[in-house]
Amino acid sequence: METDSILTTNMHELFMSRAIELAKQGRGHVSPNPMVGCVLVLDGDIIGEGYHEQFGGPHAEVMAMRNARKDPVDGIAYVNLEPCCTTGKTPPCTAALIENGISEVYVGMLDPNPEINGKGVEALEKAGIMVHVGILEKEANRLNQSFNKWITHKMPWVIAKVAQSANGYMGLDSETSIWLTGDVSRTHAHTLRSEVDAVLIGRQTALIDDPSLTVREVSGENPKRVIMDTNRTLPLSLNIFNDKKAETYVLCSDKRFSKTKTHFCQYLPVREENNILSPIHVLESLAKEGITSILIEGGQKILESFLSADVIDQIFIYTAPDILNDAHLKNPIQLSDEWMISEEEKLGDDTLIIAEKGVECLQEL
Ligand code: AOF
Ligand code: ZN
Repeated sequence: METDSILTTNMHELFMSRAIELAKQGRGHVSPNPMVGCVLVLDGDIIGEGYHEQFGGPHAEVMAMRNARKDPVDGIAYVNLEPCCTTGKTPPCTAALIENGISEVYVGMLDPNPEINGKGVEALEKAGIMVHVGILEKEANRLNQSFNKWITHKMPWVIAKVAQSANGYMGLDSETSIWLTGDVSRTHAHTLRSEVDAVLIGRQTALIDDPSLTVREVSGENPKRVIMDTNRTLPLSLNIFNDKKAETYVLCSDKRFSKTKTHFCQYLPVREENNILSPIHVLESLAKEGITSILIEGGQKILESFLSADVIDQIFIYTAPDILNDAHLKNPIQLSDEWMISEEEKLGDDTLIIAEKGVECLQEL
């Protein structure tokens, strides 16, 4: 009997993990919507699979039913997020599941969207469908951590990334561009870029490195680019203004500028406080633009201001094996007690440490 229930649990987790894998195929195309996948099972066999492919397009449940090779009546649906019960850009999935005669629904996590939260389950149960919530809940939460934060706090999930020498320096000084880490780290950092909605840098990094901030080492979508340039003094000859590789925002002072759009970037005014752009207001403004996750790639001043505003959720520190002599640009990130190291891995000769805060806010959901 006990073995039986272990087998059944594993089977439900297996189908749910397939739904999560399907959901991931929407990465880069669905934000600010969540990534959602759905598996339809009849008599123990998968008869249909689908995922939310495009923002504004059909939801995962509808896609799975469209793709089903058999009538799903009396079937079981596995979906990593609670089915929606509202009409947004698309009709409610609860209605589609009910109309198609689905008898049971396994849900990864409740939809943190306050308009849906719990009401989707209620609608299904009211129609006589048996609903089980919390299958692979941790994984489901992790998958949509950016959406979860954005929809509940109206702020993006914030990742700070830094590359440092073995003795903790980001470079020699703020005027010199220097590459510290190896190829494996670079590829890893490009994957990280492909997983966020936007990458943010400061004026000095834009000037000194003239980066493109695109995804080149791996396949994936280019994130939006956000450049902090309080007084709008950056030269328009920079790569980001010319390559047309990604949408670009320039954040500038609301004391002097208004919101405008050109063919090469959008100017977004944000609150200037003590001669810097307020990190909280920067993030609130970007959240309003539908940015659910952002990777802060530096430099030192930007990292310092976001750190002291206490708005960073996750930190990626890439450490090279070599000592940098006569360096002045210290990495401002210190992993104090409030940070939990969630991962430590070797990337070629470099080491990556991932640290996290705000785990409690995920568990609350
Ligand atoms: C689901 N299945 O595949 C997704 C859901 O404007 P709409 O119609 O696309 O609805 C967007 C909201 O629906 C989004 O904020 C989130 O709460 C939910 N996403 N729900 O049942 C899906 N992507
Ligand atoms: Zn839906």
